[in-house]
Amino acid sequence: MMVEQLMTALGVPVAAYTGGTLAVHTPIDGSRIGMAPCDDAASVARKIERAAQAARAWRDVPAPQRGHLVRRFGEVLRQHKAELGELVSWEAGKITQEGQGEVQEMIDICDFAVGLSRQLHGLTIASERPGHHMRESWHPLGVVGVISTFNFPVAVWSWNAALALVCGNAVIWKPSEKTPLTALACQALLAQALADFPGAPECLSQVVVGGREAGMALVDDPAVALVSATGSTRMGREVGPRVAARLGRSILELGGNNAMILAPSADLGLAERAILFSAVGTAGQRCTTLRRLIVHESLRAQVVRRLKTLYAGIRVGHPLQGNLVGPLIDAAGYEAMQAALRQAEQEGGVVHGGQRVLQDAYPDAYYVAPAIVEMPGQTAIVRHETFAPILYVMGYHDFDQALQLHNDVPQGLSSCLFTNDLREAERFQGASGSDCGIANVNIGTSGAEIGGAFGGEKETGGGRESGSDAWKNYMRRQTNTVNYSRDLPLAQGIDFS
Ligand code: UN1
Repeated sequence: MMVEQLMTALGVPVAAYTGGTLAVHTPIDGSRIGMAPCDDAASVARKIERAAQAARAWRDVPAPQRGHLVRRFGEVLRQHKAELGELVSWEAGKITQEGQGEVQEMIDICDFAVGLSRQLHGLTIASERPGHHMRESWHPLGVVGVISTFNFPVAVWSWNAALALVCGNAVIWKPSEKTPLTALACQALLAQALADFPGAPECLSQVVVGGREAGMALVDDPAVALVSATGSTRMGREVGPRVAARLGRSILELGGNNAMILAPSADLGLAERAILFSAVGTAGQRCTTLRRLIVHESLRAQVVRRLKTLYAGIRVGHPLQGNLVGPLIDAAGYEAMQAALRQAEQEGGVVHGGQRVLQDAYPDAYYVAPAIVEMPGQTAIVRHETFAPILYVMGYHDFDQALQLHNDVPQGLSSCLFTNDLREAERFQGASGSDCGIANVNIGTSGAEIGGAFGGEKETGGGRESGSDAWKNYMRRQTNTVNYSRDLPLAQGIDFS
C-alpha cells in the first residue's frame, strides 16, 4: 500500500499530515510523504497543561481499569499490525520483517503492562514500634514526556506509554522530526482504544511535532515529572542536565557501542547468524547494533573470510520487496558512515564494502553495502558510535584481554559472548565481566525481548525502560506509617516526655 492508503487505514485524515510546515521524506526513495504540522513552545506548553489536567483525573482510576485501556490498545494494534508495520517501513526504511516486528514489540509491551496493572505491588514493612504498621505505596507521577528517535519510531514510545498509562500518568510524545507520521498513526490508534473507554479523560495522550524547540519545551517544563529520552549521547548530554537542573526525573537511553566476543569454543554457525542479524539488521541503525567483533586470533582470519562471503550475498534494496537491508535514514546518515570509514582507514583499518549502491535507481535515497573493517586495535573511531552498518573486527589472545577491550569504550548498552565454555560465560555475566546493561551468551546484541529491563550504563545514560521493574520509574514511592495504638512511641527509642 502507499502511504496515503496506510494513513487512511490507520485513521489519520490526509489533512492532518499534509497541511503543515515540516516536510517528511521516505528514506526508500527520498520522495515527500507528508507536511506535518509543527508545535512551537507555546503550543507545547498548552498541551502540557491539558496533560496535567488529564493526569489529575486518570490517577484516580483504579490501576486494573487503566489496564483495560492498554489491553484495548493492544487489540487495536493487533488489528492494524500489517498497516502500521508497513508505515514504519515507509517512514524509517525498515524491511517488512522488522517493521512488523516493531509493532509486535508494541503488542508485547501492552500485554506486559496489562498484567502489571494488577501488580503495582508495594511492600509491607515491619515497624520497630508497637501498634504500628508500615508499608510502601506507589502513586502516579503526573505527566510523562517521551522523546524518541527515528530508528524505533513506534516501539520505544509504546514501552514508555503502556507503562506510564497503567501507572496512572498522562503522556506527551515528541517523536523524531524524521518520523512524525507513524506517531500520528499511533495516536489515532490509541484514540480508537480511548473511544471504547468512557472514563478516560481527554488529552491523556498527545503528540507534539517539531524539532529542538518543541523538545526543549518538554524538557524544561516543571509540570513534566519525568522525561524519558531515547537517542544520541549528544542529545542526552543536553536533556539530562536540563531536567536535573529543575530537579525533574529522566530516563536516558542513549548511544551504544555493542560488541561480541567470539571465543574458540563457540558454535561458529550460530555466531555467524547472530553477527549478520545484529550487525546489518535495520541497516546498522539500532542502538543495539553489533559494532565491534572481538574474535580470538585463532579464528580471526577464517571468520573474516567467511563474513566477507556472507556479506557479499546480502540483498540490499527496497525494504518492502523481500530484501534484507533497506536504506539509511538520510544523506546525513550516509555522510557520517563515509566519514567513519575514511577515519578507520587513516587509523590503520582495512575496509571491505561500505560503498553506496543503487544510486541510479534511487538518486535521492541512501542504500549502502554493509561494511566490515579489520582494525589493528580499538582506535578512536571504534570507540565512537556511528549509526550505520559498520562492523569493526579486532583480535584477542586471552579472555582477560578480550574483556578489557570489550569494556574499554564510553558506551555500555548491549554485549554478547559466543562460547561453549561455562567459565567464560559466567565470568562474562559476573561483576568483573561485561559492564553493559545487557549481557547475552550465545545470542547477538540486538533484538531484546520486552520482558527484561532495557537500557545501559556509562554514556548510554543509565536509564531502564520496558520490562522487569522499570515501571517503578513511572511512579512515585511513598512510605506510609500508621499508628493504631493509643500511645505515641517515637522511633529510635527517643524519650521526649
Ligand atoms: C533501539 O534501537 O533504540 O533490542 C531499541 C533491540 C530492540 C530495541 C532496540 N528490541 O534491538
